[in-house]
Amino acid sequence: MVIRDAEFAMSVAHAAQLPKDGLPQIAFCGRSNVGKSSLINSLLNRRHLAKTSNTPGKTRLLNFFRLVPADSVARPFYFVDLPGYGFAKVSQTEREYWRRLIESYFQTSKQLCGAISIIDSRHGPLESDLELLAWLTELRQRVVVVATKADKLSNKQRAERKREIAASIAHLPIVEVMFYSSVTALGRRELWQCVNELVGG
Ligand SMILES: Nc1nc2c(ncn2[C@@H]2O[C@H](COP(=O)(O)OP(=O)(O)OP(=O)(O)O)[C@@H](O)[C@H]2O)c(=O)[nH]1
Ligand SMILES: [Mg+2]
Repeated sequence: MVIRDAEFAMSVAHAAQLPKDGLPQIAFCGRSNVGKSSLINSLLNRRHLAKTSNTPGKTRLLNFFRLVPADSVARPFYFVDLPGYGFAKVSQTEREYWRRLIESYFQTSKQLCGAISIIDSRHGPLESDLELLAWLTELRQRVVVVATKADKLSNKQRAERKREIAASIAHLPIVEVMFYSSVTALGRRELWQCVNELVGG
């Protein structure tokens, strides 16, 4: 898919503020600092559209990016950058707030057509990742697992990790598992193909 226009549309702090325009949404979720915002920038070829940081906890609200496909027949849609989970250094209150925000989003958004669940390819899914995956599939969301920072692994390590990841989620109806690198753009074509299918079908 070729995107003609990508722009920040809005930040949402409560489920009541979610867009009501009926356009499809794809959510990017994962642990804090795993590379969610970088993945969005890399997919869109825009370095600074979504704010990234070395310090975990950068994304604090649901950030909506409105994308207009070059194909004039295709509808616009949103990428939604979510706050990360599993970050110990923010206060308990804030963590609880983020958890509620993310949960109510997944439970109430009728326009959500898929979740890109991002894990770190260096260690595969952690307990908190598996919990989220189980919960999303229970909600009948279509989930694609993206193991990012794949530039940190050799080809051999990637093949090995792919087997491990597949084994750890074999019990869940995950649509697809793929590797990505926001540094080298490895996996970009494959992920766009997936996004296309999620938005279209
Ligand atoms: N080597 C490498 N580094 C990456 C990759 N993706 C992200 N990073 C780095 O990981 C750090 C976190 O990236 P972000 O995109 O801000 O992560 P996030 O998941 O949005 O973080 P929060 O918003 O804090 O939850 C940054 O220092 C990025 O440069 C990747 O594919 N490869
Ligand atoms: Mg972020």
